[in-house]
Amino acid sequence: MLDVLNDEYYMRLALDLAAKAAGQTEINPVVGCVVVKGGRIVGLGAHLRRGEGHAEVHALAMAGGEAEGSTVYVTLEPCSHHGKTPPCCDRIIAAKAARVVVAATDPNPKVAGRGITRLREHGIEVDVGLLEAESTLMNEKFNAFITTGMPFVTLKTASTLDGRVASRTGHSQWVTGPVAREQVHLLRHQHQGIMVGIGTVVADDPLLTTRTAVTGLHPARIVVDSRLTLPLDARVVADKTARTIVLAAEGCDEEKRRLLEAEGVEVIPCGTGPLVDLRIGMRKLAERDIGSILLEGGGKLNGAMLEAELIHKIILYMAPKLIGGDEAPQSFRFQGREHMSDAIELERMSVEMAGSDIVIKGYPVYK
Ligand code: AOF
Ligand code: ZN
Repeated sequence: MLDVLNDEYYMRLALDLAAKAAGQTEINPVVGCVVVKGGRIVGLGAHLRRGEGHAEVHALAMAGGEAEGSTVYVTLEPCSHHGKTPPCCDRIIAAKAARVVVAATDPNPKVAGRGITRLREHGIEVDVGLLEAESTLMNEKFNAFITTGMPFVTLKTASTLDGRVASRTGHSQWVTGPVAREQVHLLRHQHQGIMVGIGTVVADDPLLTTRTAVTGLHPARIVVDSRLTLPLDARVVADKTARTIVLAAEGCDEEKRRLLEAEGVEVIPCGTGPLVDLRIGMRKLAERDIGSILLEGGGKLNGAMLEAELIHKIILYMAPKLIGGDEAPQSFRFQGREHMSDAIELERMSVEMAGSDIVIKGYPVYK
């Protein structure tokens, strides 16, 4: 039975451990684990890297013999399958834990409740659902990827209060203040890819790296460039700190493709049309183990991704400024809907501040 005060205390610690590893587990979830025996914490752990130990394995190793008769708090259902590592539920059974408290079940079809069933079959008391919403939110990218096989796409954009991402002359540095810009680096770190359109590369020649990235874990730079016009001297080509992937239309210039590939750029043909088929593009990125993408496109790419229903989450930074100008670009460009009732609506909205900028977050609902 849940002893809410105590159980919540330890589960919050497990969630904190998990949260701090966000951005370093690739397509894997972030998971934290705390082992408690007689009111004393005897083991702590988090899943730190894909291919290495799961949270429970680290925490139980620390607990050693103290794990016998203990309560194990874990933010995600212990796995029951052989992946890159053996099943955690077998490890818990072998350690003779008395009770396991789980925040959320694992939506991985290979697990999906089997871990919990297996623990119960071995006489271990299991409570499920404590702080479930926190755990689920923390793993929203993993949950979407593992159940749909498509990358979780977060669109990030920054505009003025009158909805402009640049002035009418195209000037855009900077729309938002330093706190918001710092947050964007953390956001990049928490995704496996950063995606822009060729227009952005040509206009701004961005580096698309993140200051907060861990060596070897820079998000891939993804450029949507149907006609393969990416200049060979663009910084995303010349700079080798991160992988660069170009989504192009099939039948693109073969000679240019060879030149880019010689520079280490991966070119992925996506569909037979004149423009990149974005859905095929997302699927091909998923096949390459890219499970989450931060879309930082211009209005055209953002609009096309939205119309293709490929965006899962929107984060809009809004600066307390008015820039005006009918030609000043906006965050989304797409064929407008005729009726307000046909608008794409967002749910689960939240609003917070980042310095003097407003941060609006929500999830588009596709009817
Ligand atoms: C847990 N604890 O800490 C994690 C779990 O390839 P592997 O062996 O790393 O397995 C990855 C899968 O295991 C992943 O898709 C998810 O279902 C689960 N992750 N499970 O019990 C953990 N990271
Ligand atoms: Zn596991």
